[in-house]
Amino acid sequence: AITDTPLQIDTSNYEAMERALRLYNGKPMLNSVNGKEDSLAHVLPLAKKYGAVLVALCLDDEGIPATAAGRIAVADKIIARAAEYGIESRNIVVDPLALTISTGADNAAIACEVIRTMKARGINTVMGVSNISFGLPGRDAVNSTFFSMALAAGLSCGIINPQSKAMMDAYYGFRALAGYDEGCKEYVQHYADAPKAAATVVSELGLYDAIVKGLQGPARQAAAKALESEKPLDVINKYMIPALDFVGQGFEKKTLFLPQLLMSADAAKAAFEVIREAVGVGETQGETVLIATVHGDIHDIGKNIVKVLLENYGYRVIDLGKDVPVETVVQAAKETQAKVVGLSALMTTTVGAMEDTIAELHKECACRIVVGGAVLTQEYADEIGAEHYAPNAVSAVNYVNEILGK
Ligand code: B12
Repeated sequence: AITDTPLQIDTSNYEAMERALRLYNGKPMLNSVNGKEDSLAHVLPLAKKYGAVLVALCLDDEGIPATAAGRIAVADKIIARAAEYGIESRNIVVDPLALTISTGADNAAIACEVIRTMKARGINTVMGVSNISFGLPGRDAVNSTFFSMALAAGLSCGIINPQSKAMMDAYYGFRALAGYDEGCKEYVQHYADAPKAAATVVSELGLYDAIVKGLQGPARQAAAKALESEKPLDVINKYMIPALDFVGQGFEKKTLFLPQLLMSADAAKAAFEVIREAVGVGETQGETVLIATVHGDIHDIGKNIVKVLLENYGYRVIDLGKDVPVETVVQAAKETQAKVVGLSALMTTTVGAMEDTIAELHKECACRIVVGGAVLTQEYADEIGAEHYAPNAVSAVNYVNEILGK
C-alpha cells in the first residue's frame, strides 16, 4: 500500500520464501535461484506455483565460474531446468554476478559478456553494479563507467544507487545515446531541472501524507513538526481530518481497502497522541461530562478529540469508550449525575443505537445530550431528540460551555 514499486522477495530460507509468496499480492520477483541442486529443487516449484519472476544467479556447487562461458552454462542449466517445470524464460532474469576488478582484471568483461549473450537470446539480466568496485577508492567513477558498459551490453535492470549523481548521469546519458530518449526529452528535462534538484533536500512526509499512507512513525514526527508552528486544533483540522476523509472516500469508492483504512487510523491515532501530549492536559476538577461511542460502533478518533478538547477547557471527562451498550451509558449518567452526555456514531447502521441511547437517557436522567460523528446531520440529530448537534469538537465545547455556564 505504501510503495508503487514491485516487491522482491529476497531470502535463502525456503520456508520464509513460500510464506512471503503466499502473502504477496500480484507477481513477485524471487531472489533467487542458482545452479545448485538444492536451490533448483526448492525454488523452481515455488516459482511455478506462485507465478514468480526468478532471479537466476550464475553460480553452482562449484562456486562462481571464472569465465563467461562457465557462467553462461550455469544460466542455461537453470533456464532448461525451469522449462521442465513449465517456467518460461521470460520469467527468468539472469544475474551474471559482478565481482570486483580489484581482484580480477577480467571481471567487468566477463559480466558484460554474459549480459551480451543473454541479450542476444532475448533473456533479461539484472546486476548489482557497484560490486565491481569493492576495495577501491573513488568507487563512483568505476561504478558509473561500468554501468555504461553494462547498459551498452544490454543490461535490463541495474541495481544502483539513484542518489549517486555519477550513476544517474550515466543512465540519462546512455538512454539519450542509445536512442531510448526520443528528441533527448528526458535528458533535457532532467538537466534543465538539475540546479533545482540539487538544491532539494530529501523532504519529510507531511502529516496528511503520513496518515494517508498509514505510517505511524512519520505521522508522529510530522505531528510534532506541525505543532512547532501551528495550534493543535489546526493540526487536527488541516491535516488529520482531511487525510481520514480522503481514505474514507477511497474506501467508499473501493480504491482503498480495510487494511489500509486500519493503517491510516493507527497513524492518525499515533499523531493524535503527540498532539494530546503537547496539549498537556493535567488533573481536571471541573464539571463532569460523560462521553461514549454508541453500541455497535468502534470509531473513536473523533470522540477522543472531543474528549481532549473538553479536558483542555477544564472539564472532568468520563470516557466510557466505544461500542458502549445503552444500559452502560444510562447507568454511568445516573451515577455521575453528569449534566451533559456526548454520544458519537459514525455509521448509518449505528445511529439507531444512538437514538435508543438518547431515548433511555431522557427517560432516566436529566442530562442534555450532544451528538457528533461523520454521518450525522442537524436534521437527523433533531429527529432522534438530541439537544445539540456538534459537527466538530469546537462546536461541542461551545455547547458544553453554554450549558455549564462557562
Ligand atoms: C478511521 C475509520 C475507521 C477506523 C476506526 C478507528 C478508530 N479507532 O476510530 C477502522 C478502520 C477501525 C474503521 C472500521 C470500520 N469502518 Co470506518 N471509517 C474511518 C474513517 C476513514 C474516518 C473516521 C474518523 O476517524 N474521522 C476523523 C474524525 C476526527 O472525524 P469524526 O469522527 O467525524 O469526528 C469529528 C466530528 O464528527 C465530531 N464528533 C465525532 N464524535 C463526536 C462525539 C461527540 C460527543 C461530539 C460532540 C462530537 C463528535 O467531532 C470530531 C472532531 O471534529 C471514516 C470515513 C470518514 N471520512 O469519516 C470511515 C467510515 C466511518 N467507516 C465506515 C465503515 C463502513 C467501517 C466498517 C464497517 C468497515 C468494515 N467493513 O468493517 C468498520 C466498522 C466497524 C464498527 N463496528 O464500527 C463507513 C461508514 C459508512 C456509513 N455511511 O455508515 C465510513 C464513512 C467510510 C466510508 N465512506 O464508507 N473505520
